[in-house]
Amino acid sequence: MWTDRTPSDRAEYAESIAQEAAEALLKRIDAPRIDAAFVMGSGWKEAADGVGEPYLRFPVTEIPGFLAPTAAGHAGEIRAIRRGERCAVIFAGRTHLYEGHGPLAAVHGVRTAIAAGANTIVLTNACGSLTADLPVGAPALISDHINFTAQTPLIGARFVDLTDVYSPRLRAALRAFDATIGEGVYGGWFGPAFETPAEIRMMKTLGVDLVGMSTVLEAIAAREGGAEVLGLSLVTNRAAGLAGTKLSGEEVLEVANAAIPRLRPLLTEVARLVLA
Ligand code: 8IG
Repeated sequence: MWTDRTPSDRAEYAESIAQEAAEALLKRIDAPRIDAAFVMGSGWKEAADGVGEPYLRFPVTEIPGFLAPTAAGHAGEIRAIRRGERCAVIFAGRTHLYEGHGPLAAVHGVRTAIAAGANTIVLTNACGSLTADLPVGAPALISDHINFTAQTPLIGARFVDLTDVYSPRLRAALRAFDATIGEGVYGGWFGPAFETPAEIRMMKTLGVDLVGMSTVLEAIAAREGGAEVLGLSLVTNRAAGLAGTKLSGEEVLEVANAAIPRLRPLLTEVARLVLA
């Protein structure tokens, strides 16, 4: 669906299917527009009720262009939230680059949300940490990123400025809400294999604090679309070679579950800020 086209046809396809998806989404949630979208990665989905009680939930596959997710802990569900006059959608689950459908499929949710009117995109993820300052179980603000995927959702001469990808305004507001919240540079890795210890040493040298397999392409697409971006990570493991133990999926889910009470009020504050 996403990769069998020439580059300019792909770009045109992405734009038209996001438009189509936005129309279908607004019709499905019975709203004239949305104000924000939340993309919930591993760990955050369970805390998503902090954003608000959904008045509607349905499978992402009901909307054009969305793929049924494959990663564990990703439900592939869209939830609609109202807060006063404002409306938001939550994507519980995302399409990752490592699923093989290409960068455009990975950002389809973001483009759909923006086509539906969203001017804020909240991107959440679970990640590994390269620094003791950001310990396992801690939420962190993404301050900036390095895109290690060698991919981009942009096709053609779209010279998007990425100076302040992750909104300084929203980061400052969240630091004011919770002075203990950490902040770091996120390295976006293609995956699906975790890094080698040598790759983690390389990243450390380059200034990476957090590492994961999502977020960077979505952030780029959101900035291209003119939306304000907030990036939130949950540290679920120390990066390869730093802990002396191997990385396990189970450990990730355990840490994520334990963190729910910490993530929920954070999301409530984000909702208050972006749906005011
Ligand atoms: I959870 O240590 C989670 N996702 N690339 N490295 C990468 N992705 C991750 C990691 C990690 N932990």
